Amino acid sequence: MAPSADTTNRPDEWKIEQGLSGAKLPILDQTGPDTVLIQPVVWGPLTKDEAAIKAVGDPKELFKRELEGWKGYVEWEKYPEKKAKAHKILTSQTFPPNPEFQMGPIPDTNPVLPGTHWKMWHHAVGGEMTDVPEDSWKYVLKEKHPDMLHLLQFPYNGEPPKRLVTSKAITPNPLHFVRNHGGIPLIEKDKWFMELDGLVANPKKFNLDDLMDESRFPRMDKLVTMQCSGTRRIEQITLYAGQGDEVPQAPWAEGAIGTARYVGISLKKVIKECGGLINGAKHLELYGAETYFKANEAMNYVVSVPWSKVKANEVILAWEMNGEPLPKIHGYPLRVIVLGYIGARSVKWLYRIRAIENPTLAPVQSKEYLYFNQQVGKHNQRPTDGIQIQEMPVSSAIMSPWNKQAVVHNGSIRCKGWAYSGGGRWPERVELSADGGFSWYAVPNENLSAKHKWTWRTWEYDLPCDVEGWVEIVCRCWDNSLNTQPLTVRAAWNWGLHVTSSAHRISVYSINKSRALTRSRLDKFEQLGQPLAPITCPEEFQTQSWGEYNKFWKEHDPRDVDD
Ligand SMILES: Nc1nc2c(c(=O)[nH]1)N[C@H]1C(S)=C(S)[C@@H](COP(=O)(O)O)O[C@H]1N2
Ligand SMILES: [Mo]
Repeated sequence: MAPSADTTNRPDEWKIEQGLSGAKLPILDQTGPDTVLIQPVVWGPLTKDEAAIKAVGDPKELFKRELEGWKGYVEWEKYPEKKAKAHKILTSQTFPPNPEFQMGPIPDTNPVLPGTHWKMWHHAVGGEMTDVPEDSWKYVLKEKHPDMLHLLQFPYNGEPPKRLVTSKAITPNPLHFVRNHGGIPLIEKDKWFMELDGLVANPKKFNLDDLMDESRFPRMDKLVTMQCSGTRRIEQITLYAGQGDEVPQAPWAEGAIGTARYVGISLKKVIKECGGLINGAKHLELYGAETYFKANEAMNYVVSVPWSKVKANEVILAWEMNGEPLPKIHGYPLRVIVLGYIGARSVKWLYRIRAIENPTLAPVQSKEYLYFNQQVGKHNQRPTDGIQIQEMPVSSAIMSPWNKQAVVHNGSIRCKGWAYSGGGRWPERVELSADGGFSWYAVPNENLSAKHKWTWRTWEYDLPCDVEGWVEIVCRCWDNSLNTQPLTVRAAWNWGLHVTSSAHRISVYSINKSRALTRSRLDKFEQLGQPLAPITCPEEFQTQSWGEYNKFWKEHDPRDVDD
């Protein structure tokens, strides 16, 4: 029978009512005597004020390449007027809204999200920005492994699939995750230089030959794990939606972490060459050459690190990654590596360092990468309510098996994963639980990769599991300071969806073949050619003969008793 034409229900009414389509729910306004429904915003057609845009001027002139041999680099920070012009262009038209990837279905595609409005912003500003999205994608295809999971095509954000995250303790370059806020500037090595200015005694410029001159700067060679503060964000999203900007809140799984050997020099020595800091300088502002768009403003990628970190020789200017020149996508020809801090401070395509008094006001530092208390969210958060994230806390993740996977085993489940701690702390012990975090087994030391001050440890373990059916496998790490992880996602959930440091939990369906009944049932499945998965697929054969059934009831008390 056709549904009644009189209904005011939507076809997906049941799903919406069950909270399976949260973005479609009206907000309830209960501030008055009656509850008022505030329906979700409906975005109108895109508009464009052609005349206003034309009046800004010729983009080819306004937004031209800043330097010869630096394709895709437009300097914004030195030219407030140029920023104002880009702002005018961007505010004279409308763009599609941010895609709903938290309270709506995630597409089954790779790239998962295309980054439509980011591409449009680049095209709208024009000039040197025009080719940036296409050029960047070319380098993704050229430099990254074909199996990378492209979370966002542009700006490119991609991570290796779980089976490859920890397949080696040192991540091969093509498999190292990539996190970009804009395009990939294509800078020629011989044309590259950087400025060191601001509050230093003698501001100077350096090219690569200067920095590679071992008589001036001793080499540093370090094995380093870099972790994005968004790693494992999908667990927070799955529990509760939060801030939903596609780039700042890219929906990472456990692969936004990687380990490489970097060669370079200590930034401290370069500052010394400039005669040291003066006039109360306490922070170093680091500039990356690409363009980032935030709130209709064009800017370069700028963050800062404290002098105390630089002074400890924990900020490296690196040109080599795993024995090769830095790949273009990882910051060629020179990037910063900040040991033990979130990835965001390790600026790629570095072109300027400025000594300053206070942490930079640049939005990536002052308005993003903030860790809020749970009482703070969309309708009340202020940047100063958040902790600016620097050192990463201790964390870990299970790479195998996968959440919701069925595992046939002989009494123990083979698990693999990583563990990491920031700030120069390292994993001392990794523990696994097969009962949701009540009892814990330690991964034997010989099953952990080598211990280093600034790196993760990968691990493998046969986790004893006697029970059948759904089990919750949990992993946690203790670092050398005996810090460990909160046990639930909720305990550390935050509006910006950063630093998912809770113990990693997965649900696995245990099929324990060391038990006689399960073993004989599995043999029967095999004889009958009945597939094992998915577990929800009903089986078509009898699991007990009528003879066995009747024998049971003859030998036991009946189901119901009379008195
Ligand atoms: N210039 C520049 N540097 C950058 C970024 C960026 O978008 N632009 N992203 C940062 C972030 S958030 C992370 S996690 C790391 C990722 O480094 P990778 O792409 O080499 O893995 O780079 C950092 N450095
Ligand atoms: Mo990051």
